[in-house]
Amino acid sequence: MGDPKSVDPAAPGTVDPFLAKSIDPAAIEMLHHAEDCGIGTAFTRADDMKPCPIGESGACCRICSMGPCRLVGKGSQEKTGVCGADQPTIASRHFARQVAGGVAAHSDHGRDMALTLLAAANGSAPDYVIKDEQKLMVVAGYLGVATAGREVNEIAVEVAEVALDQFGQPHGDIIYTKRATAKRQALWKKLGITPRAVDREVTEVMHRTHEGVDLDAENILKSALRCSLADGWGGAMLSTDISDILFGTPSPLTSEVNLGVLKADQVNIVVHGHEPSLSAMMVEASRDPEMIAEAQAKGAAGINLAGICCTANEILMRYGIPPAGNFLHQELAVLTGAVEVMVVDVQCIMQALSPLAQRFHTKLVTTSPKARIPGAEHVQFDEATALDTAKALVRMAIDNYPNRGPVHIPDYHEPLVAGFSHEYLNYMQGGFHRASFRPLNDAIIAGRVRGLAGIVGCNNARVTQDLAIVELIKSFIARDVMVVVTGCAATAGAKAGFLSPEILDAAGPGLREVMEAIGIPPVLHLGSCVDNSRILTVLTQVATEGGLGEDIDDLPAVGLCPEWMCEKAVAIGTYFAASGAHVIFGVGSPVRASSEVTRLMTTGWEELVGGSLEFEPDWEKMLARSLELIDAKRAALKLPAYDPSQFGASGDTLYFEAVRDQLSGRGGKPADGTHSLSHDHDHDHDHGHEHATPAAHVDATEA
Ligand code: BF8
Repeated sequence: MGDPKSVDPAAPGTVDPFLAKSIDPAAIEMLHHAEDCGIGTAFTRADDMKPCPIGESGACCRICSMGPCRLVGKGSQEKTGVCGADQPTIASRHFARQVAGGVAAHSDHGRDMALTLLAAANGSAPDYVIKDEQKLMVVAGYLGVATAGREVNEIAVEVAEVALDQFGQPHGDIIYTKRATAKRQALWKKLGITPRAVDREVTEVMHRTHEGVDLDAENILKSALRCSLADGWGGAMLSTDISDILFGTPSPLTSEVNLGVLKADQVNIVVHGHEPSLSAMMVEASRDPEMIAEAQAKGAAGINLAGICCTANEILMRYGIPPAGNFLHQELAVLTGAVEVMVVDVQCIMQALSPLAQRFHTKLVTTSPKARIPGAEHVQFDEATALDTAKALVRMAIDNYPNRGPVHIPDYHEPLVAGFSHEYLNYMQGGFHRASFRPLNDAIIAGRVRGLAGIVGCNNARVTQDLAIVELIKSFIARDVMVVVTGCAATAGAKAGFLSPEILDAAGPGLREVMEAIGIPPVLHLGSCVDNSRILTVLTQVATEGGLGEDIDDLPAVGLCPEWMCEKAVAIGTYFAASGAHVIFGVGSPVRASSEVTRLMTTGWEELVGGSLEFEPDWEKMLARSLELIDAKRAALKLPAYDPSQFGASGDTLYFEAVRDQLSGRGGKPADGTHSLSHDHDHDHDHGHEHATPAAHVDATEA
């Protein structure tokens, strides 16, 4: 799988060109279908539209109208633009603006969540309730909101207002930076990069990178670090917390993933985008018995809701709604001809969906005042009438069901376990009374777990879809590195079977022992891209639990974004680096035109903040570099060198086989235990969105 030179079994002797496009057989099947229909997708448009080599490498300055200035050719490192801006200035300005763009997107999402919480709490959005009061109390504590003797909604109003202040406060620092280790807070203060307010940091980067302001690459990059922290420890972290308050803090549950979750005999609705406020209402509306009866009256067996991109992750983590795929699957979902309505909100929505939907009966519906697409219908979403709007959208899909033409649903759907929050990980390592990260820390110290890897981010049509993500997941767990995933990388891993309960068999001996003892799989789905903040929280707790240094930069941990595509990914990579993590991105470097900026972001940032941001397109080199970084941190902590021969299969194996079989709803396991994409011919299966009970894990710990 994933070998571009593979021979197409359907036509012996010929090479299937689409094998170079994706490792996902569902995608490959749909690319053939698209070709048969004469329709192009991002996969094929990437061949037709080569990236501009000057802009791609950070050598193009478009800041003013004396340019664009292009510093290329012989002696490019010494060239300057018309104003005299040199290569480091140009590359770092461009990079900082990417960070600001990503921070703005994530954090505006976070602001919307705070506004939804405010509306829910003050009664102006009656369809929303506070689902997780315990989390509200914890967040109130972080934000300095008094709770004693107060009504839940009164507390929630103040929490929302303090959260909103974090975006535009004129004075002070972002409160959540206090959740970092004491050492990290002190370092940020010393360097002058503690973020003050989200909007201020974004604005300041835009100002500094305007023509003729900050012309020192090192200083520009410092402002990028500060701006990114306003996302990681500000907008994104608030977004995660407020989503948990409103929709519930995730706990493990099972579901399925890939285009095969669409159902030939049901009304299919796909929600695509990022914010859970509408998609959560769509879950409710699609489960309404009246709506289901209306669908049945039109001849459908029921209503099937599925997701694409991060809104899929939001409703997977909390309701078990199956993701139909990641970023590059959005067009493929429409190409099935089985989607009655695709409802989109903000971010990662391709304009190509609009002309594509018009080739089918699919209605593309925009819902955010911030995001319209020519050719799409617009149904404005308003929190005040949230459920009514969701029902209207479901009804639009039901009414469209009889207009459906031929359907081509690739029959691939893989079981998965998702729903791992920081809170749940804490709980499962000690129960309500002894919640801690001690077992994980001890396992890392002993060497059973070699280290931690966070694999996050997008698909990118310039590289083989999912290949680097899946190969890295597979390689890490085989080498006893525990993996956490978010965003489209999580969906990639899930499609390849790495979030299925059976995958314990693919883990190395030490990791397997620990995962069996704690009762968690070796690959943990932590949620959407804003939920990368959960990884910051986990790393901070691991750092403060004891035995592994004092801060994130002491930990044997790496962050990877193998298929990064958008500015949000750049912001995430930067805030992890600013928080002390070594981060490696795939695809290619947006600053490679400047050797000085490349140096500043690697060895320069390592000296400054303990973390770094590297770019390496080859996944095998990403793996080798990650293991080198992890082992170097182990050595610096004076931990025993990683030695897999020390650990063997634990005595729990038979018991856990039974647990896994129960979770997967299957009687057996695949022969090799690795990414066996299921390919049966039963479209009428139930997705089985059951919560994996904490009790199973508690029992497991005691077994
Ligand atoms: O916010 S991983 S392609 S969907 S940007 Fe977009 Fe990238 Fe997917 Fe989630 Ni994150």
